[in-house]
Amino acid sequence: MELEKYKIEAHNDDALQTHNRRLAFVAAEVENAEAIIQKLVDFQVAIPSWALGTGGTRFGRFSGGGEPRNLEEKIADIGLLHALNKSSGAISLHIPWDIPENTTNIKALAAQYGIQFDAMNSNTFQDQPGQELSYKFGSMQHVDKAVRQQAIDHNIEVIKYGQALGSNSLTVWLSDGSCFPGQLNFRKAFQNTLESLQQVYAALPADWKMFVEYKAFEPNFYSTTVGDWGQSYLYASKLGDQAYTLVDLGHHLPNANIEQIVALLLMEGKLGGFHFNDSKYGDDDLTVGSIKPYQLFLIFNELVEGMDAKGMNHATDLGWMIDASHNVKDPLEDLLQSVEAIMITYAQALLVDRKKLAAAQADNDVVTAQEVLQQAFRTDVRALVAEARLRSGGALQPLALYRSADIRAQLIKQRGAKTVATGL
Ligand code: AOS
Ligand code: ZN
Ligand code: ZN
Ligand code: ZN
Repeated sequence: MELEKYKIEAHNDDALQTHNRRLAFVAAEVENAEAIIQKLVDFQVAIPSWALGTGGTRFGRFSGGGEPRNLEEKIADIGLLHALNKSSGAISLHIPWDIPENTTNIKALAAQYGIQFDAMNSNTFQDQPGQELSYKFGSMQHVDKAVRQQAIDHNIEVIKYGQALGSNSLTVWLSDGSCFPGQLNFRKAFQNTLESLQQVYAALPADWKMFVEYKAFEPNFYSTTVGDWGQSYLYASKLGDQAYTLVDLGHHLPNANIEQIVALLLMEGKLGGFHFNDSKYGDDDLTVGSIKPYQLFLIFNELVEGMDAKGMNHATDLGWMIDASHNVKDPLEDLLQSVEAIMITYAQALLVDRKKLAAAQADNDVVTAQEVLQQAFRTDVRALVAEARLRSGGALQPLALYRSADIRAQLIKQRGAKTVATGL
């Protein structure tokens, strides 16, 4: 379904007076309001195709209805999000969950919604129907060369789909590892994985990037062969200039200092992309900013500082994506909340008084340093984010409009109450 333009305009007319009052207040409070709004206009966050269904756990799925039944409907869902917030202009596909039957048609459809193709994701963590060899004991690390070759071939096939669609990056997340001590020879598993990744890397087009995602545990519970940023960094360094580390916020052991990891990877020119989510205990999958918003702010603070130091373009030089999927919310509402949290936090990081912070650091003035950060974090920037949306033709309050326009009810009417989107 499409969200008609007049509905957005009517919604904005109703909300405009309140918005203008809030905007005037924050614009008077902060120095660089105009510059921040422009940066927010430019910033886009990719939506993963597998977040559009109610998913999240391997124990059970409880579909809310109206879920996209195919790739076309997934693109339509992201088109809706993008019409509402103008910051979700990209989709990240997962092969084989999203095999495009006709890449030309899919590309044209996405273009109609103003949506680009972000990183392509391969899948060697599930066995697919008709697949010759099993990934039960790993894919790229496998002791059997034939299994490794199958995983390599699959990744190269994913690159080909991506090329046809106009993507320019491949994310490799491997669930490879072991569940019990003694199961694996760590060195051999690393070497096999490296050699497999090298084969894929060799097939990478010259203008593509390869992201090596790491994860501390799950589905393997004793060791993971790309288990932390050190291991990912080793692979990425050995592979070459087109390979980067991808940080998924939910893939660390509890209390890891993710902002420091991000700062150092950026410094080394090896930070490639992000999977945003939030978590309380283990893996990802909760709405961005729902549990640890201050941690997210500290991460964005390092991103802005580090990217500026290198003269990088915030909007284009890293891959920004949401990777979350759980059981209880309407996925589209959840994604609107996640994108909003990302935009708010990005705006707050842009507020940080860098000169004052550097002076405080040089003086060992710990109190002032903390004050500078928290001054930014405690500023209500929501009107700046809303203004960026307004200027781009989006809705002042996307979530409110999504509800008042009864979008889920219409999707259920159109697609049925029992649809289940492919994904986890
Ligand atoms: C898995 O935990 C990772 O976050 C990957 O990014 C994965 O490809 C994605 O979540 C879909 O399962
Ligand atoms: Zn991820
Ligand atoms: Zn994950
Ligand atoms: Zn996950």
